[in-house]
Amino acid sequence: MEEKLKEIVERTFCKLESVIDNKELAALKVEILGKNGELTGILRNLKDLPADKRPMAGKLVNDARTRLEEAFDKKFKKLYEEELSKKLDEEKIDITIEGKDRKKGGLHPLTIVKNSVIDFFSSLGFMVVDSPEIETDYYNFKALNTPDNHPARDMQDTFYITSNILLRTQTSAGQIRTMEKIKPPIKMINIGRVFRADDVDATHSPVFHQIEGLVVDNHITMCDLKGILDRFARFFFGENTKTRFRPSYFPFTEPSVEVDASCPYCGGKGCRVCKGTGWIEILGAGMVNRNVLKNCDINPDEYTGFAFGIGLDRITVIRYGINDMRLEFENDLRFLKQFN
Ligand code: 2U9
Repeated sequence: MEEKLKEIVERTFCKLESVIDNKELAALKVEILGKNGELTGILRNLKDLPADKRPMAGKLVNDARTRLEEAFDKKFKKLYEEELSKKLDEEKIDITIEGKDRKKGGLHPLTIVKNSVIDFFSSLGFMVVDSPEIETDYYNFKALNTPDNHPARDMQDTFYITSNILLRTQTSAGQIRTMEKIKPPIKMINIGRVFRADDVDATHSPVFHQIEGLVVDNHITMCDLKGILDRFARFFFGENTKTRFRPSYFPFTEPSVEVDASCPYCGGKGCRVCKGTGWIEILGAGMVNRNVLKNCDINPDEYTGFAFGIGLDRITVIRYGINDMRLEFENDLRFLKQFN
């Protein structure tokens, strides 16, 4: 029996040398030490030996079992470590490999200008409101003192959805809606898309953008209007910019003005951009018409206000010297890249 044990141990040690993975190792362990394994079989046969030989034989079998178990454990650890280091080698990240060139996006010029206008007016305490692009005739025209026969209501200018519902032609309805909800003091701007039935060319588009502002409080005068809009022109076109206010007409303001800024390209001397005049028109404005305040249940004898409207596309085109408004809508990367 001793010989047999020696042979099993040596054979198993030999086989262990050539085992290459845990599956093979487990199979070999079952073959030798399992319930029906070779060594277990010898242990089971001990009962057939004479009683005085059993203790010695039992010790020999147990010693062999201990040695084999230790050898299996050692092999298991060795295989595990080999497997782990192979896995770590395969998963190694080569930080010297050149990265993928991800293109960085940037803001559209209209968004850059919109954000800077918002920064300016919010720093002066104006709140920013938003209002619907689909409006009723009342909010877009009637409440703004635009009479039924006014040319702005013409089918040629306005996209009507029904006889009463339309795509807003100006953002002003947002100011009416605000004045219905909150009473003075009001200091607000409203920025958004507006729609007019224009043909597309270098200076016209059926969709464009407006920034409108409204201030209503006690004792608001033309002087407040001039002060704020002059500061805006200097903020947007540069500190040395001069402004001039020309009389004009809008149904929703009385008196009304159009505001020119000294040409940011020639400083007022006259150049190609300002067509030799030294001035560029930047916005329209005026004191809120008494009828408009009345329509919103605000007493025009107690409160006065001023309002202004700026074409966002127009001031963007002036600021960046863009010669064709269509570029703003085409999303051509060669154009957009120049702003970032
Ligand atoms: C209320 C009262 C008055 C807004 C105003 C203008 C003058 C104006 C144009 C600028 C370029 C339109 O985009 S544009 O073509 N706007 O000239 N807008 S006063 O007046 C208001 C608005 C709301 C309640």
